[in-house]
Amino acid sequence: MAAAWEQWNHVTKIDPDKALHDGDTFTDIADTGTDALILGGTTNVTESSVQSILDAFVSVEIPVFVEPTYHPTTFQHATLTGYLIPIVLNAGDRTWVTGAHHEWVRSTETIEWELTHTEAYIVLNPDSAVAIYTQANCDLDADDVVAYAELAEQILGQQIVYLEYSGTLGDPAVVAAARDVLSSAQLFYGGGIHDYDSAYKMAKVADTVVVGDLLHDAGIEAVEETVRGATDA
Ligand code: 1GP
Repeated sequence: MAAAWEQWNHVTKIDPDKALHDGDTFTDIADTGTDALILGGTTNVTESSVQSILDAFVSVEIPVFVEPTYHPTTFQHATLTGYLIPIVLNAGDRTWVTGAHHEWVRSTETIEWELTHTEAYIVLNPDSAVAIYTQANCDLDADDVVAYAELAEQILGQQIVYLEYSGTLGDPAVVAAARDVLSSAQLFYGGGIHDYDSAYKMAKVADTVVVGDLLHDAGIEAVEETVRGATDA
């Protein structure tokens, strides 16, 4: 069976630590035309905040994944499609390469492996919370990024490679070069997508674009515009 994400052009990432824009509801998000929802943020993501958003999505038909920051908790299944576990390839703190994962596997009796997938992150905005948190080495040129993407797929067997420019729009040439080196892994791009044009531009060079802050800062209609951009690309 093909992996769910192979069909995704556009994903909306909801930060459980941030409020929605005025008047927006969680169910509105699924109606934007986005292909999937990811619940995840870098800081203050609590079990109860994630569970209450999952509860709000009980009737949505698109996939809903949880991207845990630290110990994945087992959530109730009604709406949950699965877990996406980040591995930060260029983290300076090895907690984010295998440390947290090791602790999680060691301390959890039964892990639902059939619902659990990994994402090979390459963090590229040094000013982002995720870069600071993971002590990522963002001083990478295009060849460095391409090599990380290639090793993610060929050495680590990753099916998702995620170029994370969180908070800023990345360089489309770097994104294109990373996608070119992948044979079947899916290239996710996230960071700074804020309108039709930025979504279109990045969706041209990535397999899947991820929109995060825009949802919280500008709301549903702005997200809809990015869905149109990604779809047209
Ligand atoms: C964050 O890649 C996502 O993990 C999206 O980034 O918040 O900048 O849209 P933005």
